[in-house]
Amino acid sequence: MPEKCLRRLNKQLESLKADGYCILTDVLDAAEVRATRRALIDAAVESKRRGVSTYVQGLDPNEANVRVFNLLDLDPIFRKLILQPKAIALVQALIGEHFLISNFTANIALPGSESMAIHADQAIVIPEPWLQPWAINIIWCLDDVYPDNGATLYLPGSHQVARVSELPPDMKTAMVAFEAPAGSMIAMDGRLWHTSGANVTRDRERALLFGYYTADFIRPQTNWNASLSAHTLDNLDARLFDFLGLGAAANLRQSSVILEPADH
Ligand SMILES: O=C(O)CCC(=O)C(=O)O
Repeated sequence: MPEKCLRRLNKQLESLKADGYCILTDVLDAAEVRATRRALIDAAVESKRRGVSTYVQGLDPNEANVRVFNLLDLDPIFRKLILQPKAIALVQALIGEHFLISNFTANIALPGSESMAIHADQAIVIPEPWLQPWAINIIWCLDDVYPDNGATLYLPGSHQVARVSELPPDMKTAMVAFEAPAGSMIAMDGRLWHTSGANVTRDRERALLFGYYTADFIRPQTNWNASLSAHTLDNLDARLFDFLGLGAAANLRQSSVILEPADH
């Protein structure tokens, strides 16, 4: 990565560690945003055709949130995006060199969508206390996001909360919106408590992608062997294969701790 890029990334990393998030603008150019958004709309149609509902009762208050799961199986554009170098650099800098891709999904908040339950993504995959960052979400903004179209809301400083009992009682009122233009990447510490905002516009959509990465000793949310089609599995990039935990070493930190067979 060029020196200037690295310096900028180091600054973002400082914010990520201090504030629990950082926002990088202009990571995708306008043509990339358009192509990714088009692929997402097609992916939603294909996902439904495969029998996967885009509405999950209990996750969102109503059907105006369009959820698209298993993005990695639905278009090569998503297999490239999950490996985006700045994203991987921030993931490894925050949670460590050895990570696995846990999930990659989308949430399109259509007008009328409302907030889901407030949660922290690390708290979903590992019990408290949450003493260090072992999970990170890389959020790709495919539309401009702002409070009225349902920008993700976060609780400032909550990445330092180790237990549910430490959460403030007035969480809902203390939440702040992540505002960012289309093409931005928001890196969010898995310990930061957040929720989707309500889209109160008449006709503006808010499409976000969520690339979720966790330390390699945490069970991924997705069983990639079961989710990816044979065609996708057969054609996976070698790095992606490892980052999905599909290699022979699975989550054994690649080959570094695999012992040589003893001499007989
Ligand atoms: O859509 C959003 O703004 C947040 C979604 C989210 O946090 C989730 O799906 O876990």
